[in-house]
Amino acid sequence: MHYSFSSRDYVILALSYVFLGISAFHGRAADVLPLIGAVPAWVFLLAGVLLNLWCIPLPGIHPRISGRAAQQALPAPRAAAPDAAVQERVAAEAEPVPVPPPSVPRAEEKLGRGLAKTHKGFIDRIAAVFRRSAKLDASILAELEETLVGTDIGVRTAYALFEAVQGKMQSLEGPDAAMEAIRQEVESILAARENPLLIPEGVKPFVIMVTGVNGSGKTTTIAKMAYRFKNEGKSVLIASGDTFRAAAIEQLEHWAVKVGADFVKAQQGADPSSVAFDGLQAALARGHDVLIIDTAGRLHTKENLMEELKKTKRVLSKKLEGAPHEILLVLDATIGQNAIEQTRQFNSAIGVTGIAMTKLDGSSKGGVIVGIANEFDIPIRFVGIGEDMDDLQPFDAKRFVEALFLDND
Ligand SMILES: Nc1nc2c(ncn2[C@@H]2O[C@H](COP(=O)(O)OP(=O)(O)OP(=O)(O)O)[C@@H](O)[C@H]2O)c(=O)[nH]1
Ligand SMILES: [Mg+2]
Repeated sequence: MHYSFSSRDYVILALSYVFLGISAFHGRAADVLPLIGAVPAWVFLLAGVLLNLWCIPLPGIHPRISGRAAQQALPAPRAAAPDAAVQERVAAEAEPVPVPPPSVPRAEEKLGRGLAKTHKGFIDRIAAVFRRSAKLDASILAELEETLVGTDIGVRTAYALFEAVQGKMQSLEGPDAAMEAIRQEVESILAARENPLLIPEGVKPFVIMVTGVNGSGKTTTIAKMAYRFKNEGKSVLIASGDTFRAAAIEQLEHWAVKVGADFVKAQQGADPSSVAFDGLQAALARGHDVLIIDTAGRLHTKENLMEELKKTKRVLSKKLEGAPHEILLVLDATIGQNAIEQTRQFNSAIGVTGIAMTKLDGSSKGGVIVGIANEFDIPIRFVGIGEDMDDLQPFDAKRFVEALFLDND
């Protein structure tokens, strides 16, 4: 250890030896200086020892701190700014400090986190059945049947999964193998619906009509899709076919501005199909690659929502052959099995060509996606796992199943 001694320390050290000397030769010192005789020898001894200790560093005991430590503890004196050359040399000599990469979660991680609740509400419940016994006997099968029916996948799909396990029962060696059989069945159901929404080269504008009940996530899904298409270098026009509320039009305009998409504004209460028509006309005139049309989830008149959507669809196809090229149904995962019934109604009324399932991150009922995939021959285009712009992921069955079966605990 390095200690710095000031001149005062040297004086004290010398004084300590003087006192120690006096205590050792007290009698003789008293002869020279009678005053010394009035003070007992032990007082000199004590003073000598204490002063000596003051100067001798005893780490951990000594009250004084080491010179180097003192320098570190004190704020550095303000030095004149070194010139650029010196700064450069210091920087070159300094050890490189590795800068950790910014923690941007990968899409897989985000999906895993987004599906954590559904894992608990669906996969974990099945796994718990198999955990109860190492043997796959009749009672475990009965429990599995009951559990599957109790999840959000719907009765029909519950039995499809159950029969898949039951059929392989003889060859399954234990709970892990049974779980793997379920996983394979889920993956094969979902893989059949994997068909991402691709914008074909020759179709311009590619018209997407976005439908779904109110609050399902239509408007935010439109924003996320527009953001995605813009990032792919496409020009996007958004039309506000939800004229039911002024706030809905403003919300959509806000998103359009945010993602850099063009926007066709409507008046509150305007006929949604005429807004869609104006949107298409504008997209054709301005040469946009993609037109996305928002629609209402409810209406202010008694007129049937489905009739309104049919009319919009008709108007679009009259103006441009083949339009709308995509009728995207946005489903809220938090409503569980009701999403199956919604799909049935929208599909029979207007013919749904793609599904986006939103709010998977906030739901334990996301297993319903398996039920929808099993019951309807409709591609699942996107899954929504949060409120950020990149929280709408194209549906990838393999990746989805991996995330779904991932135990986050
Ligand atoms: N956590 C989460 N929230 C979402 C997701 N998608 C949409 N939301 C939220 O759901 C709420 C409703 O979304 P909107 O896009 O306004 O739904 P909408 O279908 O347009 O609703 P209406 O216009 O009333 O018919 C908003 O607060 C969104 O931020 C998602 O994937 N995850
Ligand atoms: Mg909306």
